[in-house]
Amino acid sequence: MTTTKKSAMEFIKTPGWLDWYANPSRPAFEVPPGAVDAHCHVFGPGAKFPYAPERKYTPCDASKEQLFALRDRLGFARNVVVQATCHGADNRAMVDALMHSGGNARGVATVRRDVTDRELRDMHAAGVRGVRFNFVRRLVDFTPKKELLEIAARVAPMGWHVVIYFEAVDLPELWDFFTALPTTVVVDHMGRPDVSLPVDGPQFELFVKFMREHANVWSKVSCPERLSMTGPKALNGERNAYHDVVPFASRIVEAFPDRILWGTDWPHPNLKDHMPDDGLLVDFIPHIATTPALQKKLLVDNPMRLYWPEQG
Ligand code: 0GY
Repeated sequence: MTTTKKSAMEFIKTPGWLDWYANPSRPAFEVPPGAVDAHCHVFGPGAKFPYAPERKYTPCDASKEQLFALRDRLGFARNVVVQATCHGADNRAMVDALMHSGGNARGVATVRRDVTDRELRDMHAAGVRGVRFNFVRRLVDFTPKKELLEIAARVAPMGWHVVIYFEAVDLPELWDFFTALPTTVVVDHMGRPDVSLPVDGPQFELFVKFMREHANVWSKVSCPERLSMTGPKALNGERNAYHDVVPFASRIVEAFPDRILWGTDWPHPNLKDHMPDDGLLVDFIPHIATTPALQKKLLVDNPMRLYWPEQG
C-alpha cells in the first residue's frame, strides 16, 4: 500500500493516480443490441465501502451510478463487475452494484477459504457467477494454490467459473495449476502478453496452446491500453488507437470465437502514463472482431452464455 488512511472514512489516492475520463467520446462503432461490458470495476466510494487494509493501491472513487452512466453512454446493456484488489475479499461494493442494476449486472468476487456456504449463496442470489484468482505480484500477496483449489471446488457446483489474472512470463509456472481447475477458466487481458514480441513467437504461442488444448479456457481480449507500446496515437488520423495490440487480440478472436469476452476495464486502475478515452476503447473492437457475426459473439452471445445462461 502506497498511501495512508487519514481517518476512518477518508482515503487519499496513490500519488500519480490518473482519474478516469469524466466525459468519454461517443464511439463511432455501434455495439450490437444487448452488448455486455464483461470487465469493469467499482471503487468504493471509500466513505461507504472502505478500501481493504491489505490493498496495494488506493484508487479514486468510481461508483455504481458512474459505471451505469458510462454503460449507457457507450451503448452497452449490461456489465460484469469484477472485484478489484483494492477491496480485497470485501465484496460489498461490487454486490451493491449488482443489486442496484435491475438484473443488468453480474459479478466476479474475491473470496478467502473461510467464506461460508451462506455467504456464497447470498452472493449467488445477488448475481455473482465467478471468483477471481490474481497472480499479479504488484497487486496481491500470494495465496497458496491449495486454498485456491479448495475454493474452486466449492464454487464449481454452483456453476461459477474462475477468472485468472497473470502475466505472460508466469504462465509456464502456473500451467499445471490452471489446467487442474474444475470450472470454466476466464483469462484476463489475454494473459498480458508482451506485444513488442512477435505474435507468433514462443510467448504468445504458449498462450494460444493453452487455449487450444483446454476447451474450458476463455479469454478477455481487453485492455489494449495496458498492453500497448504504441499507445493511443492513431494511424492515418483514424480512431485506431493501440494498433500494436490488434494482431494479438484478433488472433484470439479468430481462433476461439466462442470463448472470448470484452470489457472496458473502467475505471482503469493503476494507469500512470495515460488514461484511455472509453469511447476510443470501444472503437478498438471492430479492429479485432472484424465482422458483425464475430462482434455479436464477443459482445452478446458469449457473455450471455456465461453470465445469464437462463436467458439463452
Ligand atoms: C484490471 C487490471 C489491474 C488491476 C486489477 O483488481 C485490480 O486491482 O485488476 C491492473 O492493475 O493491471 O483488470 O483492472
